[in-house]
Amino acid sequence: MRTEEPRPIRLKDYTPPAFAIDEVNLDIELDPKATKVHSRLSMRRMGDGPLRLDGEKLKLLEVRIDGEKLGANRYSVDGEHLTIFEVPEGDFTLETVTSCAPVENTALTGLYLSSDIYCTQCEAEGFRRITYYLDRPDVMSVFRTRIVADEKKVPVLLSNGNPVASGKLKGGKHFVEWHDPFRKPAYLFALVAGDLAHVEDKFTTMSGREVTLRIFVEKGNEDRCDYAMGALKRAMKWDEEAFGREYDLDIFMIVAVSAFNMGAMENKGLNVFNDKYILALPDTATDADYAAIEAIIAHEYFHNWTGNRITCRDWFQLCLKEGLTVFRDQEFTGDMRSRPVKRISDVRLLRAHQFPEDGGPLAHPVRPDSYIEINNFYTATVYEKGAELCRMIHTMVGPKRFRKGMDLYFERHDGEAATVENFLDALSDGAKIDLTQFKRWYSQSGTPEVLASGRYDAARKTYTLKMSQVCAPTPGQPMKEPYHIPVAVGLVGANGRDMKLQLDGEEKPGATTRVLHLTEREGTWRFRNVTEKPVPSLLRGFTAPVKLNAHLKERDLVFLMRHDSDSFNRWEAAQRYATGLLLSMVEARASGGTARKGTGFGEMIRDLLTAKKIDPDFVAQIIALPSEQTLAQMIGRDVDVDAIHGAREELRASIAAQTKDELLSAYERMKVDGPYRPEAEDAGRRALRNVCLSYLAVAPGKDGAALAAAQFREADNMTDSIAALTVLANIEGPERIAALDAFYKRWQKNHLVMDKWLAIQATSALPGTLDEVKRLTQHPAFTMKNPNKVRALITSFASMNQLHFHDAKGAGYAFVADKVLELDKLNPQVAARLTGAFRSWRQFGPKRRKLMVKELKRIAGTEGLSRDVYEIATKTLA
Ligand code: B3K
Ligand code: ZN
Repeated sequence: MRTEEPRPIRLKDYTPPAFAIDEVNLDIELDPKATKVHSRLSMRRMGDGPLRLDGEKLKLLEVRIDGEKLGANRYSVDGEHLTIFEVPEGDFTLETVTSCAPVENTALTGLYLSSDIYCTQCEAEGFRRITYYLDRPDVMSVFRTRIVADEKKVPVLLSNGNPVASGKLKGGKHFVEWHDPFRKPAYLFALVAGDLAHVEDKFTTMSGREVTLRIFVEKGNEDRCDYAMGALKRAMKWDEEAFGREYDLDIFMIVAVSAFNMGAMENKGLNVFNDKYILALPDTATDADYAAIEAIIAHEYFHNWTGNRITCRDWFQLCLKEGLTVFRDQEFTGDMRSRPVKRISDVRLLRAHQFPEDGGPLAHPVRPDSYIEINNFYTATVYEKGAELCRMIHTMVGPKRFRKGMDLYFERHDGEAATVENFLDALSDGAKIDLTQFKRWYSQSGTPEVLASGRYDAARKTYTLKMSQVCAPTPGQPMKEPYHIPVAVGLVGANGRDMKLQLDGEEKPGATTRVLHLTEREGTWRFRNVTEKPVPSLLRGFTAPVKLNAHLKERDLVFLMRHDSDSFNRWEAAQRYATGLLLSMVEARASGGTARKGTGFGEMIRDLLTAKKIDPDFVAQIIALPSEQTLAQMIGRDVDVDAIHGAREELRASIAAQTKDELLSAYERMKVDGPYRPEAEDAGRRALRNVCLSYLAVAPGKDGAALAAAQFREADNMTDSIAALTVLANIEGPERIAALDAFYKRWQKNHLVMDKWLAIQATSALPGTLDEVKRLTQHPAFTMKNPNKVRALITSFASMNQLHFHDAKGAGYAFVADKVLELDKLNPQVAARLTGAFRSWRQFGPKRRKLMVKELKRIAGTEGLSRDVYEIATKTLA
């Protein structure tokens, strides 16, 4: 239990800062135990109120105003603030000298030391662990940073902006001074220092300026940066072409570090990355790793305009930079790779993470209205649903008008700390659209449900579509106003072709896909000149983040999965068909009844695999079965994890039996010859081949283990090797042990590959997995101090291994709760994320619910708990 209940921060209490900081001068002398920070702030009063600076875990050595040292009676300090009682009326300079201990910083926020590299993470509120400051995003300033360190031990000294001076100092020390001419909030400050190597390239911007690009890595990793560098250049070019945004400094730097709380950070001119998203060679990185590297490099780079040049007024506006930047990176990937496959995987992600969040105890609006710990709000709702909101505007106005709206947003707010209102006003004025009702998406939480039904009138040749919307209550929001929901619609004729659509009141038929606007609780649309009964294809491309219930019959789903011209809806129809079948199998297991039989999915697989022309990546998506977690979500209550696992395995085996010849032939045909290339085309073939392998592994009469073992032995790239190892890790027997051992022996020195080895074992469905995971927490490849290791072993177990985390006796829950508490002492942010594994406790039967609640209460009641874990545990229980 916390002795003091933390107080929530509320959006409605926002007040502008009482002081502006025009310039920041930092002098930082690095030392593991006592880094000294001398800060000089040029300050100006802007409004009423005392000068109260944020500061945590700092030792205050000196305070001066306009050069005069202040006695202890002129200020007060506590664990969170430095308050100066009186300051001059006009401009003044505030100087502080403080010290902090990077080596003791295991929370990895502020300045920390890891693998002998000094590194900072300031978003959201880490700068206050480096020096006393007005640590809020609407205080923007020009930074000059001078870093001093031992020249031999710490030869590379980096910060934001351009380097302006460097030199040697007494006692074997040296310094580098950096100047960032762009005003920025403190959360974008960065410092990295250590014995780093780098690779370099150049980029010429659209106006002809040459920018130096550097990627810094630990020595020995220089040859693993080529893909990242290429991705950076593609992202820079794309932002110029798609959004007219050019890079603005002379140098752009990326640093890869191994201990990092999240994926990466967009600090101005000096992005810091989790090395998982930089380092790649074919034999160590999978296709998924390459794709993630490209997307995250682009995401962080795109923040330079959406986040840095225009930042957020306060943390409630986080979606302003995150949702928009995710939308931008999704579009980039859509252009670089397969657009339909990207859309499918984004929707998969949204449904897997955001829908459960929106339907559970931690539901919050895309723009939350209160928080206890802001780091808990870097969520799927803010990021992924936030991106969907931008996408809906894009869908409604089309690309050209959207671009006009964005141009106006950049023109109006460059250099400012903006709000969601500013964004919507610019979009509304620039793209000429009324977004008044649409704005509810930002303040109402929950996933709206759309009900659709259609009626064909053969005599009148009309098709009438009715749609209605409801949104269930969410915490603090019992009632919802109707949303503005754009629904793209098509009507498919018996020949599988789209009909031209003509709505009532229109003179002639037009496009084959139309965006209908559902703005009331109900709406009706009548299509004319419909010559035969159509099959409706609704919510094409997933034009809104809603749950659609269209009451489609099984034969309509089969029809759409074969014929829909909209790839997303083809995939959707296949998923719905398989889900329906699986749910009836789960039900049959529970009731002892008989399940519905359906061979449609297998037939579709057979047809797709034998078709003359196929897009392998798309086929890989459409033939994969919905995950166990998705099925649990669909069931929603009294979930039986064993029945779900059993049903899914049964269907997998029966599909494999039905189509084994086609699977095997595709498995052979999809083999990629020649050297590995990470490009989407080859990756798609590997993806399909490996889905075939996962089916073949359970096909009767095939020795799945032998096939996987052969692939494991022969693989010349990590994608094929991991796919085979995943199959083997789920089949008891000698091949399993041999493969896991061989993999370990080969890769034990590569920490990123070892993360894969840990995750594969943590997600195995075999009995005894929990004991194995416990054993692995003692393995030299694991440490609680590194977030990637925690995520690989413990988070994978808790959130990806539904079967074993929800062990009927509660052993999985107890283990994860122990780890949350252990981790909370080291790294509250990562511990809070892990606590999220308990959020779906209401989905389960009474026994499991009781066990999960017991662990949540044990967590919430622990003495000295962090604000981060406290907020998640108490809100989950509420
Ligand atoms: N802006 C950072 C995330 C910061 C998380 C702080 N807890 C990375 C990103 O979204 O690009
Ligand atoms: Zn971001």
